[in-house]
Amino acid sequence: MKNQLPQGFRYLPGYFSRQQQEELVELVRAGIKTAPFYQPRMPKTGQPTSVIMSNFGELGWVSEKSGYRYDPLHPKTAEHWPKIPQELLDLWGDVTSWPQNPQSCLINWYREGSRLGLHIDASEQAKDAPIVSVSLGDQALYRIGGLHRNDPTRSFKLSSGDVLVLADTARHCYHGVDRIYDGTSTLIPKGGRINLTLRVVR
Ligand code: MD3
Ligand code: FE
Repeated sequence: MKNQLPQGFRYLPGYFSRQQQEELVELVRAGIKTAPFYQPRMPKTGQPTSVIMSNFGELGWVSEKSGYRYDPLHPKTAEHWPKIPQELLDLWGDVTSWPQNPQSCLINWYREGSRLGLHIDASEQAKDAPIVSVSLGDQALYRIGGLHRNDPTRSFKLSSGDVLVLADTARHCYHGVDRIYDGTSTLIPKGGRINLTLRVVR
């Protein structure tokens, strides 16, 4: 029997046009002038992650050897994160009916060989709010499972301009990125894939 996608999983391939994707990359470029990408560390082990990160919003998700948390300040510069661009708030309004705007937009940059292990997103107090994700640049092999680590998983290829909405059950499911298909997009000058995730934190 084929496993079903979790309830609340919505995939909107090609949501953003090429021109809109270019504008989003430009907004990320502007943001990282004040909030540069940093290399997170795994809690406890201190192992650097292959994905490097920054954030927009009043709160940013940060991971360091001491643990992970939402923080109003960048872990290296101690400055506030730049505001979430209006274009992303417009996306949120278009694809969700949640009464609150997201307080956080995590920016993940996957270079060649970067991966993100299977995990659940559980640092948010607003456990019932949806999460919205935007893929930019190289294609990725993305995997989503169920509420338990050993549940069966399904894989998808995500392409530049695709949007995912994770609501209800899907919001609480295991997921990860198994591989990046290097050189499959010309969008990002230095290459790789950028994923933006909009979250309501509390
Ligand atoms: C499914 N990011 O930042 S985005 C993350 O491609 C994260 O960078 C991946 O997982 C990425 O935490 C996947 C899509 C996504 C985001 C959150 C989810 C899928 C999700 C939460 C629950 C289920
Ligand atoms: Fe996640």
